[in-house]
Amino acid sequence: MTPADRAAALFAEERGCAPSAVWSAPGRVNLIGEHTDYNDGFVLPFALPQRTAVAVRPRDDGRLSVATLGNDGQLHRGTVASVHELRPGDPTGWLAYPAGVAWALRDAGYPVGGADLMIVGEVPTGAGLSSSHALECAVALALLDTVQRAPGTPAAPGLEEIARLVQRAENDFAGAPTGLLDQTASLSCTAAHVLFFDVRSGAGEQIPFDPRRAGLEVLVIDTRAKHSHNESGYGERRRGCERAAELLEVKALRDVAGQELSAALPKLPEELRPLVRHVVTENDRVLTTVDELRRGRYAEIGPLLTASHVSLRDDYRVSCRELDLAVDSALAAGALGARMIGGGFGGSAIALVPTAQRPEIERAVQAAFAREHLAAPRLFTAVPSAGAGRDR
Ligand code: GAF
Repeated sequence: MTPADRAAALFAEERGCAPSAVWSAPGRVNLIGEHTDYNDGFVLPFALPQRTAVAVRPRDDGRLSVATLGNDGQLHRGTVASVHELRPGDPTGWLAYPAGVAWALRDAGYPVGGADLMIVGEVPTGAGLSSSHALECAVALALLDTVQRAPGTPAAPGLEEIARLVQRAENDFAGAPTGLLDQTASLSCTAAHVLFFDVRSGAGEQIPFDPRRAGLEVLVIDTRAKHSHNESGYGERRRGCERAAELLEVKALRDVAGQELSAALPKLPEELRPLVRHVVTENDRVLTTVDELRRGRYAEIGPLLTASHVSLRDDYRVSCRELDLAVDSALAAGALGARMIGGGFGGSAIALVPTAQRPEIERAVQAAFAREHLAAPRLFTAVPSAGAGRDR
Protein backbone atom coordinates (compact mmCIF):
# COMPACT_ATOMS: atom_id res chain seq x y z
CA MET A 1 0.00 0.00 0.00
CA THR A 2 1.39 3.44 -0.89
CA PRO A 3 1.37 6.20 1.74
CA ALA A 4 -1.39 7.88 -0.31
CA ASP A 5 -3.60 4.75 -0.20
CA ARG A 6 -2.89 4.37 3.49
CA ALA A 7 -3.69 8.02 4.19
CA ALA A 8 -6.97 7.80 2.26
CA ALA A 9 -8.01 4.60 4.04
CA LEU A 10 -7.12 5.94 7.50
CA PHE A 11 -8.89 9.20 6.73
CA ALA A 12 -12.08 7.32 5.84
CA GLU A 13 -11.82 5.21 9.01
CA GLU A 14 -11.20 8.22 11.23
CA ARG A 15 -13.69 10.67 9.67
CA GLY A 16 -16.33 8.39 8.23
CA CYS A 17 -16.04 9.95 4.77
CA ALA A 18 -13.55 10.03 1.90
CA PRO A 19 -10.95 12.83 1.68
CA SER A 20 -11.52 15.47 -0.99
CA ALA A 21 -7.92 14.96 -2.20
CA VAL A 22 -4.66 13.23 -1.37
CA TRP A 23 -1.29 14.84 -2.09
CA SER A 24 2.19 13.51 -1.47
CA ALA A 25 5.74 14.83 -1.53
CA PRO A 26 9.09 13.01 -1.38
CA GLY A 27 12.21 13.23 0.74
CA ARG A 28 15.45 14.05 -1.04
CA VAL A 29 19.09 13.25 -1.47
CA ASN A 30 21.36 16.16 -2.33
CA LEU A 31 23.96 14.74 -4.70
CA ILE A 32 26.27 17.68 -4.02
CA GLY A 33 26.07 21.37 -3.04
CA GLU A 34 25.79 21.35 0.76
CA HIS A 35 25.34 24.50 2.85
CA THR A 36 25.36 26.51 -0.35
CA ASP A 37 21.62 27.22 -0.53
CA TYR A 38 21.53 29.98 2.10
CA ASN A 39 24.62 31.48 0.46
CA ASP A 40 22.68 32.04 -2.77
CA GLY A 41 24.61 29.19 -4.41
CA PHE A 42 24.02 25.97 -6.34
CA VAL A 43 22.50 22.65 -5.28
CA LEU A 44 21.92 19.35 -7.09
CA PRO A 45 19.25 17.26 -5.38
CA PHE A 46 17.07 14.38 -6.53
CA ALA A 47 13.83 13.11 -5.02
CA LEU A 48 13.62 9.82 -3.13
CA PRO A 49 10.91 7.24 -3.81
CA GLN A 50 9.91 7.54 -0.12
CA ARG A 51 7.05 10.01 0.27
CA THR A 52 4.74 11.63 2.80
CA ALA A 53 1.07 11.68 1.88
CA VAL A 54 -1.64 13.98 3.18
CA ALA A 55 -5.34 13.22 2.81
CA VAL A 56 -7.42 16.35 3.23
CA ARG A 57 -10.98 17.54 3.51
CA PRO A 58 -11.96 21.18 4.15
CA ARG A 59 -13.92 22.10 7.28
CA ASP A 60 -16.07 25.16 7.66
CA ASP A 61 -15.41 25.87 11.35
CA GLY A 62 -11.79 27.08 10.98
CA ARG A 63 -10.41 24.12 12.93
CA LEU A 64 -7.29 22.30 11.75
CA SER A 65 -7.59 18.73 12.90
CA VAL A 66 -4.49 16.67 12.18
CA ALA A 67 -3.74 12.99 12.63
CA THR A 68 -0.42 11.42 11.74
CA LEU A 69 0.61 7.80 11.67
CA GLY A 70 3.68 7.51 13.91
CA ASN A 71 6.62 5.13 13.61
CA ASP A 72 5.00 3.22 16.48
CA GLY A 73 2.05 2.37 14.21
CA GLN A 74 -0.27 4.55 16.30
CA LEU A 75 -2.21 7.63 15.21
CA HIS A 76 -1.13 10.83 16.93
CA ARG A 77 -3.73 13.57 16.94
CA GLY A 78 -3.50 17.32 17.33
CA THR A 79 -5.86 20.23 16.84
CA VAL A 80 -5.55 23.92 16.15
CA ALA A 81 -8.79 25.55 17.35
CA SER A 82 -8.75 28.27 14.69
CA VAL A 83 -6.40 28.69 11.73
CA HIS A 84 -7.34 32.39 11.76
CA GLU A 85 -5.58 32.85 15.07
CA LEU A 86 -2.37 30.97 14.34
CA ARG A 87 0.79 32.78 15.47
CA PRO A 88 4.43 31.57 15.48
CA GLY A 89 5.28 29.91 18.78
CA ASP A 90 2.00 28.02 19.21
CA PRO A 91 1.62 25.10 18.66
CA THR A 92 5.08 23.61 19.13
CA GLY A 93 6.31 20.04 18.53
CA TRP A 94 5.22 18.05 15.47
CA LEU A 95 1.98 20.02 15.09
CA ALA A 96 4.06 23.17 14.41
CA TYR A 97 4.90 21.78 10.95
CA PRO A 98 1.38 21.49 9.49
CA ALA A 99 0.17 24.49 11.51
CA GLY A 100 3.12 26.58 10.33
CA VAL A 101 2.28 25.84 6.72
CA ALA A 102 -1.34 26.93 7.24
CA TRP A 103 -0.05 30.12 8.90
CA ALA A 104 2.44 30.90 6.09
CA LEU A 105 -0.19 30.36 3.38
CA ARG A 106 -2.72 32.55 5.17
CA ASP A 107 -0.14 35.22 5.88
CA ALA A 108 0.65 35.36 2.15
CA GLY A 109 -3.02 35.92 1.34
CA TYR A 110 -4.17 32.39 0.49
CA PRO A 111 -7.38 32.02 2.46
CA VAL A 112 -6.77 28.57 3.89
CA GLY A 113 -9.60 27.65 6.22
CA GLY A 114 -10.06 24.74 8.57
CA ALA A 115 -9.32 21.21 7.36
CA ASP A 116 -9.04 17.61 8.45
CA LEU A 117 -5.65 16.16 7.60
CA MET A 118 -4.39 12.58 7.74
CA ILE A 119 -0.62 12.30 7.34
CA VAL A 120 1.23 9.09 6.47
CA GLY A 121 4.96 9.33 5.88
CA GLU A 122 7.58 6.79 4.88
CA VAL A 123 10.58 9.15 4.72
CA PRO A 124 12.83 8.14 7.63
CA THR A 125 12.67 10.89 10.26
CA GLY A 126 15.77 12.54 11.72
CA ALA A 127 17.84 10.92 8.96
CA GLY A 128 18.75 14.09 7.04
CA LEU A 129 16.51 12.99 4.17
CA SER A 130 14.16 15.91 4.52
CA SER A 131 11.15 14.22 6.11
CA SER A 132 9.92 17.50 7.62
CA HIS A 133 9.95 19.23 4.23
CA ALA A 134 8.18 16.30 2.58
CA LEU A 135 5.47 16.70 5.20
CA GLU A 136 5.28 20.47 4.87
CA CYS A 137 5.19 20.41 1.05
CA ALA A 138 2.44 17.78 1.01
CA VAL A 139 0.44 19.77 3.60
CA ALA A 140 0.88 22.99 1.58
CA LEU A 141 -0.39 21.35 -1.60
CA ALA A 142 -3.28 19.66 0.22
CA LEU A 143 -4.36 22.90 1.94
CA LEU A 144 -4.06 24.89 -1.30
CA ASP A 145 -6.24 22.26 -2.94
CA THR A 146 -9.01 23.09 -0.48
CA VAL A 147 -8.65 26.81 -1.31
CA GLN A 148 -8.93 26.20 -5.02
CA ARG A 149 -12.32 24.65 -4.44
CA ALA A 150 -13.79 27.92 -3.16
CA PRO A 151 -14.99 30.39 -5.80
CA GLY A 152 -13.34 33.80 -6.18
CA THR A 153 -10.02 32.96 -4.47
CA PRO A 154 -6.57 34.01 -5.79
CA ALA A 155 -4.78 31.91 -8.40
CA ALA A 156 -2.73 29.04 -7.03
CA PRO A 157 0.91 29.89 -6.33
CA GLY A 158 3.57 28.29 -8.52
CA LEU A 159 6.00 25.72 -7.15
CA GLU A 160 8.69 28.33 -6.56
CA GLU A 161 6.37 30.40 -4.40
CA ILE A 162 5.13 27.35 -2.53
CA ALA A 163 8.76 26.47 -1.78
CA ARG A 164 9.31 29.95 -0.31
CA LEU A 165 6.13 29.74 1.75
CA VAL A 166 7.16 26.36 3.13
CA GLN A 167 10.58 27.84 3.94
CA ARG A 168 8.82 30.62 5.81
CA ALA A 169 6.79 28.06 7.80
CA GLU A 170 9.99 26.25 8.67
CA ASN A 171 12.01 29.39 9.54
CA ASP A 172 9.44 31.57 11.25
CA PHE A 173 7.00 29.07 12.72
CA ALA A 174 8.93 25.84 13.38
CA GLY A 175 12.08 27.84 14.23
CA ALA A 176 14.58 26.07 11.94
CA PRO A 177 16.70 28.58 9.97
CA THR A 178 16.97 26.37 6.85
CA GLY A 179 17.46 27.39 3.21
CA LEU A 180 15.53 26.54 0.07
CA LEU A 181 17.14 23.26 -0.97
CA ASP A 182 14.77 20.75 0.54
CA GLN A 183 11.41 22.28 -0.35
CA THR A 184 12.54 22.94 -3.91
CA ALA A 185 13.77 19.36 -4.26
CA SER A 186 10.57 17.89 -2.87
CA LEU A 187 8.33 20.03 -5.08
CA SER A 188 10.29 20.25 -8.34
CA CYS A 189 12.43 17.14 -8.85
CA THR A 190 11.46 14.67 -11.57
CA ALA A 191 12.12 10.94 -11.98
CA ALA A 192 15.52 9.92 -13.40
CA HIS A 193 16.93 13.47 -13.03
CA VAL A 194 18.86 15.65 -10.64
CA LEU A 195 17.69 19.22 -10.31
CA PHE A 196 20.46 21.76 -10.93
CA PHE A 197 19.04 24.67 -8.96
CA ASP A 198 20.51 28.15 -8.78
CA VAL A 199 19.10 29.49 -5.52
CA ARG A 200 19.83 33.13 -6.35
CA SER A 201 18.08 33.25 -9.70
CA GLY A 202 15.51 30.58 -8.94
CA ALA A 203 16.41 28.85 -12.23
CA GLY A 204 16.21 25.08 -12.22
CA GLU A 205 17.39 22.62 -14.84
CA GLN A 206 16.57 18.92 -14.89
CA ILE A 207 19.75 16.96 -15.69
CA PRO A 208 19.28 13.29 -16.66
CA PHE A 209 20.61 11.11 -13.85
CA ASP A 210 20.16 7.38 -14.01
CA PRO A 211 23.30 5.89 -12.48
CA ARG A 212 22.08 2.34 -13.07
CA ARG A 213 22.72 2.83 -16.77
CA ALA A 214 26.38 3.27 -15.91
CA GLY A 215 26.32 0.21 -13.63
CA LEU A 216 26.30 2.44 -10.54
CA GLU A 217 24.02 3.14 -7.63
CA VAL A 218 23.69 5.85 -5.03
CA LEU A 219 23.67 4.03 -1.73
CA VAL A 220 22.12 5.91 1.20
CA ILE A 221 23.63 5.13 4.59
CA ASP A 222 21.33 6.37 7.33
CA THR A 223 23.67 6.33 10.31
CA ARG A 224 20.77 6.67 12.76
CA ALA A 225 22.78 9.34 14.56
CA LYS A 226 20.13 11.88 15.46
CA HIS A 227 20.19 15.24 13.76
CA SER A 228 18.06 18.35 14.19
CA HIS A 229 18.35 21.78 12.65
CA ASN A 230 16.82 23.46 15.69
CA GLU A 231 19.52 22.35 18.09
CA SER A 232 22.56 21.92 15.92
CA GLY A 233 25.24 24.37 14.90
CA TYR A 234 23.36 24.96 11.64
CA GLY A 235 22.26 28.47 12.60
CA GLU A 236 25.74 29.27 13.85
CA ARG A 237 27.28 28.29 10.48
CA ARG A 238 24.67 30.30 8.67
CA ARG A 239 25.36 33.41 10.74
CA GLY A 240 29.10 32.92 10.15
CA CYS A 241 28.56 32.93 6.39
CA GLU A 242 26.41 36.05 6.56
CA ARG A 243 29.04 37.82 8.67
CA ALA A 244 31.78 36.82 6.21
CA ALA A 245 29.75 38.12 3.27
CA GLU A 246 29.29 41.42 5.11
CA LEU A 247 33.02 41.72 5.79
CA LEU A 248 33.83 40.92 2.17
CA GLU A 249 31.20 43.45 1.08
CA VAL A 250 29.31 41.02 -1.11
CA LYS A 251 25.62 40.19 -1.06
CA ALA A 252 26.28 36.51 -0.35
CA LEU A 253 29.24 34.11 -0.45
CA ARG A 254 28.03 33.05 -3.89
CA ASP A 255 29.66 36.26 -5.09
CA VAL A 256 33.16 35.09 -4.15
CA ALA A 257 34.45 33.29 -7.24
CA GLY A 258 36.90 30.39 -6.90
CA GLN A 259 39.87 32.34 -8.21
CA GLU A 260 39.22 35.19 -5.74
CA LEU A 261 39.36 32.89 -2.74
CA SER A 262 43.02 33.34 -1.84
CA ALA A 263 42.64 37.12 -1.92
CA ALA A 264 39.42 37.04 0.10
CA LEU A 265 40.48 34.78 2.97
CA PRO A 266 43.13 37.05 4.57
CA LYS A 267 40.49 39.79 4.90
CA LEU A 268 38.53 37.61 7.32
CA PRO A 269 38.98 36.64 10.96
CA GLU A 270 40.60 33.22 11.29
CA GLU A 271 37.42 31.41 12.37
CA LEU A 272 35.38 32.48 9.33
CA ARG A 273 37.93 31.44 6.71
CA PRO A 274 37.14 27.71 6.59
CA LEU A 275 33.41 28.45 6.24
CA VAL A 276 34.05 30.62 3.21
CA ARG A 277 36.52 28.13 1.74
CA HIS A 278 33.87 25.41 1.97
CA VAL A 279 31.08 27.41 0.36
CA VAL A 280 33.21 28.73 -2.50
CA THR A 281 34.81 25.37 -3.33
CA GLU A 282 31.49 23.54 -2.94
CA ASN A 283 29.79 25.79 -5.49
CA ASP A 284 32.65 24.98 -7.89
CA ARG A 285 32.22 21.27 -7.22
CA VAL A 286 28.52 21.49 -8.09
CA LEU A 287 29.35 23.13 -11.42
CA THR A 288 32.00 20.51 -12.21
CA THR A 289 29.61 17.70 -11.26
CA VAL A 290 26.93 19.11 -13.58
CA ASP A 291 29.51 19.26 -16.32
CA GLU A 292 30.50 15.63 -15.84
CA LEU A 293 26.88 14.47 -15.71
CA ARG A 294 26.06 16.35 -18.90
CA ARG A 295 28.78 14.29 -20.60
CA GLY A 296 27.46 11.08 -19.04
CA ARG A 297 30.68 10.71 -17.02
CA TYR A 298 29.09 9.27 -13.89
CA ALA A 299 32.09 7.57 -12.32
CA GLU A 300 34.05 10.84 -12.54
CA ILE A 301 31.79 12.51 -9.98
CA GLY A 302 33.03 10.12 -7.26
CA PRO A 303 36.11 12.18 -6.26
CA LEU A 304 33.98 15.34 -6.22
CA LEU A 305 31.60 13.75 -3.73
CA THR A 306 34.49 12.72 -1.51
CA ALA A 307 36.08 16.17 -1.75
CA SER A 308 32.75 17.64 -0.66
CA HIS A 309 32.77 15.41 2.41
CA VAL A 310 36.32 16.36 3.33
CA SER A 311 35.38 20.02 3.04
CA LEU A 312 32.24 19.57 5.17
CA ARG A 313 34.24 17.61 7.74
CA ASP A 314 37.37 19.74 7.99
CA ASP A 315 36.29 23.24 6.94
CA TYR A 316 32.59 23.47 7.66
CA ARG A 317 32.85 21.05 10.59
CA VAL A 318 29.33 19.63 10.36
CA SER A 319 30.22 15.94 10.14
CA CYS A 320 30.35 13.53 13.07
CA ARG A 321 31.93 10.21 13.95
CA GLU A 322 29.12 8.12 12.42
CA LEU A 323 29.07 10.05 9.14
CA ASP A 324 32.86 9.84 8.81
CA LEU A 325 32.73 6.13 9.49
CA ALA A 326 30.03 5.62 6.86
CA VAL A 327 32.09 7.52 4.28
CA ASP A 328 35.46 5.97 5.17
CA SER A 329 34.20 2.40 5.32
CA ALA A 330 32.30 2.73 2.03
CA LEU A 331 35.38 4.19 0.30
CA ALA A 332 37.68 1.53 1.75
CA ALA A 333 35.34 -1.16 0.40
CA GLY A 334 35.33 0.21 -3.14
CA ALA A 335 32.85 3.11 -3.36
CA LEU A 336 33.85 5.60 -6.07
CA GLY A 337 32.96 8.54 -3.83
CA ALA A 338 31.04 9.21 -0.64
CA ARG A 339 29.85 12.14 1.42
CA MET A 340 27.56 13.20 4.23
CA ILE A 341 24.36 14.87 3.00
CA GLY A 342 22.03 17.50 4.40
CA GLY A 343 22.67 19.73 7.40
CA GLY A 344 25.02 17.28 9.13
CA PHE A 345 25.73 16.49 12.80
CA GLY A 346 24.12 13.09 12.15
CA GLY A 347 21.70 11.78 9.57
CA SER A 348 22.76 10.16 6.32
CA ALA A 349 25.70 9.78 3.96
CA ILE A 350 25.65 8.65 0.34
CA ALA A 351 28.13 6.47 -1.52
CA LEU A 352 28.41 6.08 -5.28
CA VAL A 353 28.95 2.36 -5.72
CA PRO A 354 29.30 -0.07 -8.64
CA THR A 355 26.13 -2.19 -8.58
CA ALA A 356 28.19 -5.37 -8.70
CA GLN A 357 30.01 -4.37 -5.52
CA ARG A 358 27.04 -3.08 -3.58
CA PRO A 359 26.51 -6.19 -1.41
CA GLU A 360 30.13 -6.29 -0.28
CA ILE A 361 30.23 -2.52 0.36
CA GLU A 362 27.04 -2.80 2.42
CA ARG A 363 28.55 -5.63 4.45
CA ALA A 364 31.75 -3.65 5.01
CA VAL A 365 29.82 -0.59 6.26
CA GLN A 366 27.68 -2.70 8.59
CA ALA A 367 30.78 -4.46 9.90
CA ALA A 368 32.56 -1.15 10.55
CA PHE A 369 29.60 0.10 12.61
CA ALA A 370 29.39 -3.18 14.54
CA ARG A 371 33.13 -3.01 15.32
CA GLU A 372 32.64 0.46 16.80
CA HIS A 373 29.59 -0.72 18.79
CA LEU A 374 27.35 1.74 16.96
CA ALA A 375 23.71 1.13 16.08
CA ALA A 376 23.37 -0.71 12.75
CA PRO A 377 22.93 1.83 9.93
CA ARG A 378 20.00 1.53 7.51
CA LEU A 379 21.17 1.16 3.89
CA PHE A 380 19.16 1.47 0.70
CA THR A 381 19.66 2.42 -2.93
CA ALA A 382 18.23 5.83 -3.79
CA VAL A 383 16.49 5.85 -7.16
CA PRO A 384 15.86 9.40 -8.49
CA SER A 385 12.07 9.70 -8.35
CA ALA A 386 9.15 12.04 -8.99
CA GLY A 387 8.52 15.23 -7.04
CA ALA A 388 5.32 16.19 -5.24
CA GLY A 389 1.93 15.65 -6.81
CA ARG A 390 -1.70 14.81 -6.39
CA ASP A 391 -2.41 11.12 -5.86
CA ARG A 392 -6.21 11.27 -5.95
C1 GAF B 1 19.38 21.24 5.53
C2 GAF B 1 18.63 22.49 5.21
F1 GAF B 1 17.29 22.33 5.39
C3 GAF B 1 18.89 22.94 3.77
O1 GAF B 1 18.29 24.18 3.54
C4 GAF B 1 20.39 22.99 3.46
O2 GAF B 1 20.97 24.14 4.01
C5 GAF B 1 21.09 21.72 3.94
O3 GAF B 1 20.79 21.42 5.29
C6 GAF B 1 22.57 21.83 3.82
O4 GAF B 1 22.91 21.90 2.47
O5 GAF B 1 18.90 20.15 4.81
